[in-house]
Amino acid sequence: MSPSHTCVCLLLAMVAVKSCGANIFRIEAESTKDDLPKIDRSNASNKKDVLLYQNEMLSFKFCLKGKTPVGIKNVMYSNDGGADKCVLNFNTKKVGEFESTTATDFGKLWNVFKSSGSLGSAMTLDSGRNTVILFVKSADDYGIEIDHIDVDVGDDEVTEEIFTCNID
Ligand SMILES: [Ca+2]
Ligand SMILES: [Ca+2]
Repeated sequence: MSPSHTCVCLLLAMVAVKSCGANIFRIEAESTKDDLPKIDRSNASNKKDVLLYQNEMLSFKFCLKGKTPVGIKNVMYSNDGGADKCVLNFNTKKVGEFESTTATDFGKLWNVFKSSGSLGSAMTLDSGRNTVILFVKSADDYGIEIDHIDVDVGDDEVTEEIFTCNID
């Protein structure tokens, strides 16, 4: 009478993955308010980056809740031509620097993004407003393109709203 049913139960497990202590915020270079050329690049995050020449800089403000160790986790960039040297600062203090490599594929390398990796060591910054600055110390005539900067904040309670200074 009662047919036997085969019950297939699909369990969809939602696993919340929380990496240990790392609280990384991505700053898209193209979010700059500075009057710098924003370039469309299909392989860039947000499909855009910013072209910088020697002695030009990008600066972004961010906020913290209290004294916090903050580091530069990565700078994503592209280069087609001669090498360029960039210095990263938190406020007035240098955190570290990186250099792009000399390479060319007749312009195609502008769409090939490379990681600087972590720069220097974390710096303890004060609560409230801080600034991260990328300065192009030296460059060839064609410059360097910056896609984004990943900032590692040693405070799990800093949210996107706090980091972007949208909370008083
Ligand atoms: Ca260059
Ligand atoms: Ca970008």
